[in-house]
Amino acid sequence: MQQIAESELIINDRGAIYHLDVKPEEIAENIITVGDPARVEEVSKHFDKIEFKRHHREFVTHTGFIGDKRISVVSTGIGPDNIDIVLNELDALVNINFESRTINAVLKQLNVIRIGTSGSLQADVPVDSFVAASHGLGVDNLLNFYLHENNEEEKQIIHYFKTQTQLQSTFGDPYISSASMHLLKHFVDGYHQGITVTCPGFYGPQGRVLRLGIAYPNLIDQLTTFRFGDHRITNFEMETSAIYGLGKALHHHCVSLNAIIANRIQKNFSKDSPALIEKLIVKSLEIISDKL
Ligand code: R1P
Repeated sequence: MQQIAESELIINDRGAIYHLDVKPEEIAENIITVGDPARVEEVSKHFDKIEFKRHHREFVTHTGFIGDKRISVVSTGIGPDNIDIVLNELDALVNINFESRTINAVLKQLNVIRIGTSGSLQADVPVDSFVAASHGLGVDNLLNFYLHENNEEEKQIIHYFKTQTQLQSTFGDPYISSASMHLLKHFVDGYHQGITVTCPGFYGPQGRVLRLGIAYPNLIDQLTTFRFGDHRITNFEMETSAIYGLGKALHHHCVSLNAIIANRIQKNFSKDSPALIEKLIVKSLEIISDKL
């Protein structure tokens, strides 16, 4: 069996993976990802028991229990490049033997649930609502570095997206992956559903103008008006496409839950985003602890 070299799978002195600084036995198979490291505690304060805490760079990990359900919450920091690190390291923790540096014969499937903030691209998806992403559509380029496959519907959506928005020549090839139905089916009541677009930045890549002019001033309009059958783009943020794309390629179950704190069409911002995020955490933890 092929050994993975020390330079490729980096394990530190305590036997933990390089960036997350977590050992295989310290991670659960139900994983909540959050962008903000401070949000990890906002999630784990609802655990009945916390068995493990670690903080390395922007990656904070708490593992604990709600009842007998073991859950880890991990901060990713902002952006798809961090998701590349977090998803690959989470997968390595459960599917690679750190002693032999070989891939396990029996692979585990993680449940990965993102709880994050997002901007709405539809007037009828208002601030203070929630979106469960049916798809992650990336204009961030990460998945173009991996071999990956699409089903027919995904191929069609991305084909029409490129045709309608003409974004392929400007951003590298946009890509798409669906949510895991195994998870998405539980996040229906009280959640809008739609395509979440993932951008490689917060300002220009999301059409915001402060001092710099932007190269694609029609971006928001192109995303808002995109349609494929019943599918439309509801919101954008900076992680979902990378989580869905890598998660699907690695055969994990992923869903992205978005607290809408800004509406870019109505041009307003939540009056109490911490309360909204707390509501999404509580609502999502109920489902995670009851149904998964
Ligand atoms: C930008 O402010 C950050 O907020 C959103 C974006 O995806 C990006 O990470 O998510 P989080 O609230 O989870 O960080």
